[in-house]
Amino acid sequence: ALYEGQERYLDAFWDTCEIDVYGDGELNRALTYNVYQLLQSVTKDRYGNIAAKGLSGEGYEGHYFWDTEMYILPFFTLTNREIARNLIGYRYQILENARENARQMGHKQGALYPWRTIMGSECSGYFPSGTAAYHISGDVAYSVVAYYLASGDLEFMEQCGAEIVVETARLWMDLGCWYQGKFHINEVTGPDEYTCMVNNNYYTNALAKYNLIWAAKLYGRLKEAGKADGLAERTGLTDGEAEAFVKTAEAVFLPYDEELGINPQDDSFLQKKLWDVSAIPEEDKPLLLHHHPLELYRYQVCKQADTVLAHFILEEEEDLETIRKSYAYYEKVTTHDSSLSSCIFSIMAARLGMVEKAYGYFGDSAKMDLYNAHKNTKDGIHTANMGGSYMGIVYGFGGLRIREQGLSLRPCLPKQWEGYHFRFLYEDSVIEVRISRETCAVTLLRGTEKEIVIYDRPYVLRDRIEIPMEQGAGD
Ligand code: IFM
Repeated sequence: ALYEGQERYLDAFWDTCEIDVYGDGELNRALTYNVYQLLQSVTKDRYGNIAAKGLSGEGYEGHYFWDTEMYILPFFTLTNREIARNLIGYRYQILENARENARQMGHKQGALYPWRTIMGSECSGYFPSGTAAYHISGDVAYSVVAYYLASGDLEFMEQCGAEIVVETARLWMDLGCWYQGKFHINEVTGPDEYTCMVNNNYYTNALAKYNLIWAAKLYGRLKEAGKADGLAERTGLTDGEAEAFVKTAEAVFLPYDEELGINPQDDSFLQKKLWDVSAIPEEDKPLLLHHHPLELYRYQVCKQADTVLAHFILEEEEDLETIRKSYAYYEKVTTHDSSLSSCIFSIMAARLGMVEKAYGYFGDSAKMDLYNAHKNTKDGIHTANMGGSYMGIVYGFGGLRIREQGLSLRPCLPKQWEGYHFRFLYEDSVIEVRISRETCAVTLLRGTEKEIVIYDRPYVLRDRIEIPMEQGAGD
């Protein structure tokens, strides 16, 4: 009976998250392994989450990080709603701790999620690349909105999602300050752990802006549906406060450098000396094991995707030229010493039409644990990267986006592969995307018809759409 139950459970799991690459068996095996490990490691209730090393090793002491929201939840949001709700539900369970954490850090309002935790309290030992990484609150809010956009589940927003987004929005209101008509966020650490305690980290600011806008939007949508009373009661949110969120969001300062045409990672990033990443000898890698943090902080050198990640998740914020130039700039100063980096560079390379480059970064990401590519799998698997390798196919090569404007695809195919396919949930539907050298086929497996944009052209998906592939430019 247990065997049969397990079989049923796994059949249902694979049914919605089927993903295969054709023409590279090794890579396909690694991808399947990654997806399976995510299921193995993830909580099956709202009292747990998913540790940075899953259940496979002692690295990071079983702690939960932003890895969940930005790298792992996207997989579950697209394939298994129950688990996605559990992961968000966990953040709701510890919302009170996040409020307390904010008070401890001197904030009069809002919720600051702990950088690393199990029970809800902050477990970071080193605050510059721990508690100061305030972006985690924006990450949690972002994942709630991503779940809402993919599922349309307003009820879940009513129960808990909107409250998280409102409380994190309040944090930014308290944290930021007005200077010369702009809203600045100072003394925080962005995703890149080789650059700490800075003013106006682009990623954090862009996310704070999004968080503020969506706090007001979710409140508006709940009000429209006559479901905002619970939220207003629990949080005391008023129309006036929601308006203030929007006004502040419009004024959030986003660093831009006219001369380079890029978004600097923060206010002081470009003033620093450049670290020649191409000249780092093998025995000096990863830098964090050979250099004092203070030395690293004084250089333009990044451990991982930071502004490039912001451009992926909040693409609408900038024009493509700025995104392209920023990618080229940060690629030269990024070591990818964090396992959370290559997958994002792969996704954005695909977005910018650099398919060969995307393929290279993707291989590093997908094979990391099954082939022990970083030589540290003995300490545990890299769950964030596993989610990242899934995103590499779906968001990277597949070019899937689910935004407020709806569903879109922009598929490309590396020359080394014959094709790939994946399935995902969107609102009430299960959709399959099959890519070959010649065609892009999108099939509605279950559910109701959907509007979909492919290569910037609108279609209605009733049963099946098959169109010729367009290859990315720029390679
Ligand atoms: O959360 C990550 C961080 O971004 C880089 N260092 C490891 C952490 C846990 O995976």
